[in-house]
Amino acid sequence: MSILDQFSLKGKTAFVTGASYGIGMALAKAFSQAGATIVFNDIKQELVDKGLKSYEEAGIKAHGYVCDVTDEDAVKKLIAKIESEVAPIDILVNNAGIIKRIPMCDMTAAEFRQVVDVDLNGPFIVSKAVLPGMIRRGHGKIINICSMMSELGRETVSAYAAAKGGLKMLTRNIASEYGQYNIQCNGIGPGYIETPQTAPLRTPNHPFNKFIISKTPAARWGKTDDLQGPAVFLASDASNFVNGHILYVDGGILAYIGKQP
Ligand code: NAP
Ligand code: GCO
Repeated sequence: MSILDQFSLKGKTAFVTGASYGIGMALAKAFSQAGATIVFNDIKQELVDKGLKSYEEAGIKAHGYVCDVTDEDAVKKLIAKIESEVAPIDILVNNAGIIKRIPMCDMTAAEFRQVVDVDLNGPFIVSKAVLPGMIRRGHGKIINICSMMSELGRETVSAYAAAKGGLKMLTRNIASEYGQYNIQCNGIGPGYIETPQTAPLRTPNHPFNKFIISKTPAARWGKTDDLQGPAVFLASDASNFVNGHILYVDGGILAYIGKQP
């Protein structure tokens, strides 16, 4: 196989959760360019419809479904539906996620549980539903979308950091338990990326804006395009001996003490 063929996703089916916009959609579009068939879900029909329209405008015939990744029965039914209506899932990206920025002592247990439910239990539930088919077929790729907060804390994001730290270890555990079936499970840890999720931090003159730029050697916020190449790498044969790795795509934040004020 030529080196470029190793990065091809021709003939593969990729399921990206929460991919009606944002990072998930960017990864799905990259997978499509590499040859994959795209399947995605979201919790609202209007978002699925919006996503389908965006994919169509990009020349992609995607398959969209309404499903909440925290609902185990609904996820099991969805995976069976995808594998009968579209194709067996070769690549799973656990992208769906939420964040609540609340000081921990002001956060209710219900709010904490909600973030952990989507950001950690969701990837567990979806991976558990997809793994049996990957084991039967003797191959599979699972990519969990982790975070800087898989490694670092900051004020107001206790639930999110706990969930994303857990997701890092779930990634390593899936890699450990299922690597023997030629299944590779890795994570991508995006830095601070321009998406709706970080929009509140990027309002004009928001102090966090300057802060992130001072903490990033690349001296800029990331764009969803920055994540596309790393995701295709982890979804392709080029990474068949990479397992349990969290690939940080952060412009260098984790390596840098930060610019002197
Ligand atoms: P986003 O713009 O908020 O998109 C998240 C997507 O997940 C939305 O489509 C959302 O749908 C969907 N979703 C939420 N809860 C769901 C559920 N229970 N079931 C199914 N879908 C659900 O986020 P993003 O910035 O693209 O981030 C995507 C992933 O990257 C998340 O896991 C996030 O934690 C992670 N991440 C983001 C950054 C960043 O800087 N943006 C950095 C590191 C990691 P609704 O709109 O209906 O809620
Ligand atoms: C925050 C941000 C971050 C990013 C991302 C960084 O409030 O600190 O939302 O959590 O979303 O996870 O990698």
